[in-house]
Amino acid sequence: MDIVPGLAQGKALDISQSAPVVNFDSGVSGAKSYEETAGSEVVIITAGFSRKPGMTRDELCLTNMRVINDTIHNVVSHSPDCTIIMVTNPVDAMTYLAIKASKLPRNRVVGLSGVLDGARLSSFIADELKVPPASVSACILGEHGKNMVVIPRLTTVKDKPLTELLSKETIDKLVARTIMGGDEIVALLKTGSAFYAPSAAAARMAEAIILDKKETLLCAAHLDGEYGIKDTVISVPVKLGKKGIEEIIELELTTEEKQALNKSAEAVRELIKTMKLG
Ligand code: LAC
Repeated sequence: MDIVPGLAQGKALDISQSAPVVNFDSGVSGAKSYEETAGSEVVIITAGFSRKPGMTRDELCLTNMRVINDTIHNVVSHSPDCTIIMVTNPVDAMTYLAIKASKLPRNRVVGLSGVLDGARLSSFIADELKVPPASVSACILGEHGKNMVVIPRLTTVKDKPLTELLSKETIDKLVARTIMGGDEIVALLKTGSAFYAPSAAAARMAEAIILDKKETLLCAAHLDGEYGIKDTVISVPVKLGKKGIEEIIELELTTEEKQALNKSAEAVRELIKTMKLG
């Protein structure tokens, strides 16, 4: 659904009409009010403003906070048992806000970050090594933003660590491009941010939840002592299934990686403070 009249219905019709061509049989419909979304099992929230060229995700925080408070209220009053996938930026802070505003348990609210950042890194690595993108498994933790923590040691190509396949210099270049991956697209599009990779990533997460796949994906999750970090949201590997986040997986990190993760968590915590949630 969308608050712009006709937009969701028009998109839904257009998508439905692609079904005979690409051969899918799911029903697609666009709604104009929250009533029509009642009883949803999974709700993906993309409401809010996106960045303009040169803006950081953090600059959207206070504006999108108002949109998200209102959206969450409407979503939860119609679908009290849903699992929420947050996409709105700055996604870590908005996921934290969504947990507070919805009063849902932390396992029922998950943010889109690592799947997307990992997909960006995987596509750059695949281009560099001339391998299929799906043969790359990226490990990216922390903030969906400039403090993202890429772990090349745990990033693999057909089970081989990236650190054995590319020079440090090349890895650093690909990591830097990944961290600015969203910004690169915003700068090119000029109006709006990326659509296709974020929506593919959100769909992958929704599918893991709806089909109870227990799939481990990198997602923004509320930490309560995991990784020695409390009361903030960052990307970590989580197992997604019917109950939402069914497990937070704690990787063995080196001292340096832990320090980077703590710095990333601190940056998100500082941003959360600006919302004065009390
Ligand atoms: C991006 C937005 C979704 O990274 O944050 O493209």
